[in-house]
Amino acid sequence: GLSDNEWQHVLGIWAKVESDIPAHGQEVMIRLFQVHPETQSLFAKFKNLKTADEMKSSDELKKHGITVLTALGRILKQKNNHEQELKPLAESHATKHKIPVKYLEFICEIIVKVIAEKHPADFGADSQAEMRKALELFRNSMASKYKEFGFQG
Ligand code: HNN
Repeated sequence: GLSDNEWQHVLGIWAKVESDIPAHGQEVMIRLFQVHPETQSLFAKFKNLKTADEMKSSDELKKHGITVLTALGRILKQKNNHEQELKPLAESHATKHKIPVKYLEFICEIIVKVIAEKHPADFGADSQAEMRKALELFRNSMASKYKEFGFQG
């Protein structure tokens, strides 16, 4: 897990994300779909969105970005004890949506990039490393829960 000090930094950065969850969520989803188009094809409801402009004007995509970042924020706020918060999401993403761990890696990397672009003054190399560590903890827990639910990820 992370130290208290590391969590304090991570949650301090997350507060900046929360200052505008819709904008951060939109940017993350659009970037994910553009850099890794295979992730977009998972979603029947987003298949019709072709250009970044179409993505930007989609209320559904905006809503989904909010959903993802809100869920992630709740998990981060549990610090090293996220088991209860994470379990139902691991279950749905393993058994229903079947989201490979690789896709979790994709989105985590994009989240770091988007925060770095939006908050360059507050998110230097050390903060980025701390955020990566927190997201890695999240991913590792998802991966091990996946296995408990019989999904190799
Ligand atoms: O658990 C659920 O199914 C509730 C909806 C939900 C939540 C709270 C989903 C979700 C859905 C269902 C969407 C719907 O019904 O409108 C689907 C198809 N996800 C996906 C698919 C892919 C996906 Mn995710 N999610 N999610 C959440 C919450 C959080 C969440 N999801 C994630 C990734 C990377 C992908 C592949 C593109 C994802 C992450 C990283 C997170 C943050 C914990």
